[in-house]
Amino acid sequence: GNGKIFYTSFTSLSHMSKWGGELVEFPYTSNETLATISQSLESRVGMPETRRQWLQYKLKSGELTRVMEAHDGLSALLVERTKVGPPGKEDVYDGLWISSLCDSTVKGKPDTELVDLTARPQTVSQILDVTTKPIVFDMDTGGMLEHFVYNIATIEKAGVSAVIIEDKTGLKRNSLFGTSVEQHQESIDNFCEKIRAGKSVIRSGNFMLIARIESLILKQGLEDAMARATAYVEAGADGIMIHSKETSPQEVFAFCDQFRSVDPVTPIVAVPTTYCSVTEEELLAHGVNMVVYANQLLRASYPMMEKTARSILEHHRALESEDMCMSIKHILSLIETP
Ligand code: SPV
Ligand code: MG
Repeated sequence: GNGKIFYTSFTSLSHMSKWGGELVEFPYTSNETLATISQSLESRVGMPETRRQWLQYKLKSGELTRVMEAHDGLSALLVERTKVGPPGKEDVYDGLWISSLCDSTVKGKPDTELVDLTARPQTVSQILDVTTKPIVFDMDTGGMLEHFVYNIATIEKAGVSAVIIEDKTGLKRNSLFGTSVEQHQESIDNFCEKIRAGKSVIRSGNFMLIARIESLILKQGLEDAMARATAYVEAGADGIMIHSKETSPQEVFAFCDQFRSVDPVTPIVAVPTTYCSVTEEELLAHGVNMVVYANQLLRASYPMMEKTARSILEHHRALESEDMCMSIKHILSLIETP
């Protein structure tokens, strides 16, 4: 405040009194107040509630919410920090996707809910610890209804911003297997019951439960997807994820157009893994609110590891692999000391 500045301008109070001066403490100025507010906001960046509010705000903004997969602390740091474009107008990721596929694969396990909801909060905690952005958690089927109500409370307390549960039942297989393996869709009634049970135990008003529809994956058609979407929203879902493993985005566009004609507001989430030629602008034009890049960082890192492992075996030394590796200087500089 001004009082402080005044005081520190003088070497001592006795000098001041020689000149007949006295110490005057001015009331704190509005700048001081603003600084305090800004400090307190900064200290809350990255707190679960701030992430949740930010996700809600972004989803209502009319812009596309861009969510990128992260499977550990370092990949999450990369998502958090990557910026492209001129200063002040950079494109950034708005949130992090904790994929069941990546969370399982990175542990060397199949994506069948084997890496379960007692193990996965450890990944959440690693990622939460080093980031500030909203976290969207792939909760698979959520498990049996009787377990789901416990699991969702655990995940909410772990600091996640939104969860997505998929309408499958029995042994869950990854959606990208499609109909090449045996997998079953849950009945509409049972899944609605799960949504209602989940919503009833959520404590934070901003924590979102998004319902994921597997009708297109399981070749059940657009009509089934639409019936499910309206039922799931009616049951309380805060958003709808529509998944597809076609290489063209047409069936996703058809669903979005039809859903938007009956529901202009409920957020739609799309996962363009197989139909990766689609642009963000096209998704937005069909009413999609959130795009999830579900596995690209994990898939990007392994080809180089494979090459490096082969190169060292072939050459009986590491020299030839050096160009494929990040420099030690760079890797050390990635982690900031607090
Ligand atoms: C995941 O990333 O684990 C997903 C999306 O659920 S998919 O792998 O396409 O099923
Ligand atoms: Mg998954």
